[in-house]
Amino acid sequence: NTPAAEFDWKRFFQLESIYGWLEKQAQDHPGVVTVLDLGSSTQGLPIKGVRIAFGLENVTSVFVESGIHAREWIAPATATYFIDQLLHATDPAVKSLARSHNWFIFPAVNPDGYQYTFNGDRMWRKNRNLFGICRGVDLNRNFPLSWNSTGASGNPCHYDFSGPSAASEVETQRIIQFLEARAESDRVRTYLALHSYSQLIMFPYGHSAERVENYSDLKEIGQKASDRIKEISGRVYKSGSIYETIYPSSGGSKDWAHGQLKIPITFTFELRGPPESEELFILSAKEIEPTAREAFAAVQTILDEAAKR
Ligand code: ING
Ligand code: ZN
Repeated sequence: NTPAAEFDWKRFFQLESIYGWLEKQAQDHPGVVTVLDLGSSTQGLPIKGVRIAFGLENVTSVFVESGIHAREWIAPATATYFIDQLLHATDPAVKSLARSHNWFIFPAVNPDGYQYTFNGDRMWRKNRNLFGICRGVDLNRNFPLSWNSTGASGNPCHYDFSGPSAASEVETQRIIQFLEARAESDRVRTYLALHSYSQLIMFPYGHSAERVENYSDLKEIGQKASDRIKEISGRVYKSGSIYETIYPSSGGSKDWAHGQLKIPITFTFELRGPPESEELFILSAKEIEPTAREAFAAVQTILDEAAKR
């Protein structure tokens, strides 16, 4: 457990250190940052995040879901970078972006899995729920929209097991309950999910080729966000729907957030991965800062572009 004062973006931190740092932000920014807990995970860990609100009226909210897949360590690191920027950036554009929305940022929505990648299996992806001889539901296959229709497995031993039923997992239920309770009252209009790797900026749907009603807006916004990343770092992020860009898959959180909850602006980022010669998902800690920086610039672009529409 690292003291919050030593937290940075030069290495990867375990759950407790991330949570300690979130608490410190609340202490340092009273009235602006509140620590929230979506509730307990399968194994009883809290699912902590923050609400950042500078107190302006009539603002809409942005929900950031990160770390739904345990081994994608760059996602929680990037989510904490977002929080740090929103609270500490001196750039006027970032300050104004921070104040013009309320933010709900949950860096590690699969805390059991995340911890297990430190003390068990570095390549673990799912939660840690037990099903006979195998463990784990892929939480990004467990959401209740066209659940288990494509790109998901019914076998608990597979990496993309969709669970015994839609929203069977408490982590899924916590996210759903929170958003069902707050999406309207807090005017959540944007849902962002952080994953790795592949350098993609994707929007719904994943379960079918059917185009969402604001497909052309999302396509343009995604393209502008990729263009922005290219300017910042030279990295190329492809943009498109999940179905057409990566692979058909059902039960993803964004399909539900968009299709069921009607949150209009929904994007999944696949962040940087390691060079092809190295082990998948194991990104050098040197890549945290540049990855998080380009992703945050993309978020700025998404929100600026969405505001114009
Ligand atoms: N990729 C995502 C996965 O869950 C994805 C791709 C995103 C599918 C959103 C469906 C919805 O498989 C990784 N790398 O996890
Ligand atoms: Zn993932």
